[in-house]
Amino acid sequence: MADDIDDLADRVTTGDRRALARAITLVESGRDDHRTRAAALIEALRTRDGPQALRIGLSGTPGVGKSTFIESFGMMLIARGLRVAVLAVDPSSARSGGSILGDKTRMERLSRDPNAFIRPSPAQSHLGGVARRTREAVALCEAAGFDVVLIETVGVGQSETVVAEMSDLFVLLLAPAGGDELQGVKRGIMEIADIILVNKADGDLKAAAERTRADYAGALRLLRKRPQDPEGFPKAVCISSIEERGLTEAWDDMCHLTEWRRETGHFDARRAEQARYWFGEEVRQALLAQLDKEPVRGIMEDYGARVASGEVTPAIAAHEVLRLIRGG
Ligand SMILES: Nc1nc2c(ncn2[C@@H]2O[C@H](COP(=O)(O)OP(=O)(O)OP(=O)(O)O)[C@@H](O)[C@H]2O)c(=O)[nH]1
Ligand SMILES: [Mg+2]
Repeated sequence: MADDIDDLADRVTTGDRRALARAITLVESGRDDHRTRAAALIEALRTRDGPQALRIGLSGTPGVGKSTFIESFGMMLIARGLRVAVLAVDPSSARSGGSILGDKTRMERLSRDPNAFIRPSPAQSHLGGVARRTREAVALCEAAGFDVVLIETVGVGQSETVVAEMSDLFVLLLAPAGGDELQGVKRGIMEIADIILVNKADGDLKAAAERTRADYAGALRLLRKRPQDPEGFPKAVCISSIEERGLTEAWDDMCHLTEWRRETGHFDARRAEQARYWFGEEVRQALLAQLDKEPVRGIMEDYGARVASGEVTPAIAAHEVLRLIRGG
């Protein structure tokens, strides 16, 4: 088994895409023996101390142009000699089998380019499960020598926070708004955004895009100054994914921000903090998983019935169950 994992690790580090796909399938598996092998693989790759990718989280509500942006932005990066991996966190993909896969039509050039690797969201019912596996997939893409890893999520709730926890930079994609109201973007999302890109700044939408950009630039200025930002960040800029405008400027902004954070230690500090977060998540997930497994599930059932019949109070029952779990 160890040889087999070493061999897979070797092939991943040479950038073998089939090996990378196999490795990601392994980390996505819920089987206990696969989990053990996946952990060994991640550890083997970690200790090889490979190259560091720039991990970019990207979020935006359905239809703002995420796929179109990834296609244009990804091709622009490839034209600059970079290799680009695209992953997704989509907790709703349990049934559909991954939304970005069905979207390859909007990423036609990128999905055929040998310097790109596109992987749909793992099919899992819990955001926690999707997140953990995607985070490991990010590490695999990094080990495979990708320069940029884009992690896409649909902006509809908690998934942005989770993506931000695995990204060096968090980019929020918006569409031009009709009125002058902010597009219901929650304060929490504004607070984690490093760069806001107002997409579709072309044709008839150009003026609306500029107004939206100005609104958000204003809103960003009202937020508390963050220590991890140089002068001028977080910022809001206009782009057009279809006309491929503003993309190189957006990339220059990302590079400038990253460089500054590297020089000031914020880049490494953030990754260290993220490692700590994922460690905590890993423990929490494992504890929660115990509840669904025997013997704990049976114990929960028993106590549940006794609580329901009024024989014992919820608090005392919980206390006893926890004591039983700790005992073995
Ligand atoms: N005018 C204009 N339209 C755009 C631009 N980018 C995307 N669109 C259009 O917006 C629509 C949605 O684009 P997608 O890239 O599929 O959006 P998405 O965010 O990936 O959508 P979901 O996958 O459903 O979440 C499509 O009709 C695109 O052609 C742009 O820069 N300008
Ligand atoms: Mg899409």
